[in-house]
Amino acid sequence: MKKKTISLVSLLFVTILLASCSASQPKYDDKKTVGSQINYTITGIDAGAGIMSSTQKAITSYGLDDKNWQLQTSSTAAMTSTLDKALKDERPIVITGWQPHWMFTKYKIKFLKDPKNVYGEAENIHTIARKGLKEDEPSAYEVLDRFNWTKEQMSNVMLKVNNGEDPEKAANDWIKKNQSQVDTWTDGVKKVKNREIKLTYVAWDSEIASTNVVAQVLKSIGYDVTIQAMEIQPMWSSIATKAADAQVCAWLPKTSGVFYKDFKGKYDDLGVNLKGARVGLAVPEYMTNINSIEDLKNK
Ligand code: PBE
Repeated sequence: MKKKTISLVSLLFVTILLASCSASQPKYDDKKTVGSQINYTITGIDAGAGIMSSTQKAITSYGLDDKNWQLQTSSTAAMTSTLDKALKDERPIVITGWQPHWMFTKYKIKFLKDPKNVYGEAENIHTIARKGLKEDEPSAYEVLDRFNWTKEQMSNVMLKVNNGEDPEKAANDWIKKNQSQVDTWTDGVKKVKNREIKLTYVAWDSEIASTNVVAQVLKSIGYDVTIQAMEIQPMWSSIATKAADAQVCAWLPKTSGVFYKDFKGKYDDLGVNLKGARVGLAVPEYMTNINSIEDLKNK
């Protein structure tokens, strides 16, 4: 009995000790190498994301593997929560970042320069439809083909969803406020009845926003729309096998480039729906001496 109490007390003590250690993790110190302060770890997202394979390439291209830099797989939610905590304590962190995303609106973070152009300068997001959609569902095809918006507009919907709003409601609110723009996507398009459309997407914040907006617009011309979240590879294959009709999530030329190539000939590329997206590594602004991916090796 007594023994048990002692071990419980010591367990409690160790727990408190550990908790206080993690609470007092040191702030970013520009006199020490950045790698040594964060265990040579880049905080990433889900394994399938293009940004993850690009980051593996960056680790090799910039020679970061010489220093045993590694990329940690997690999820967008886990990454942004780790970022949030690091920023509160001004601790160092390197993340996989992309824009449009609310992380760049909510937090003071910056992209690292990429002189070797591993991530590419700017990306455009394309709409991809299954073969035959144009003949089978000309109205849906036409709306999908016309759909395009800006980074700011996408960020706007994303931010609302991040603040807890239901994605469908956030999409509808955005449509109401931007009705004249949305009208240009549907003007003159024949309404339909009892027709189904299936959109697939990966549940990244940016794609949740765009897919919900497009789904609501297709509903407004009479379609019965389902949206289904999946991993990136199945999403592309759902279009190639015609199990789904379209997706609006193709970041090109680099981020989704592998899938674009692998499935070539098995889809229609309806062109750009958003211009000037960006992908890369990002750090908090207070890491003032870290401005390029090269600095991760040298500073
Ligand atoms: N992302 C968001 C995706 C595309 C959209 C940058 C996380 C990726 O494949 O990396």
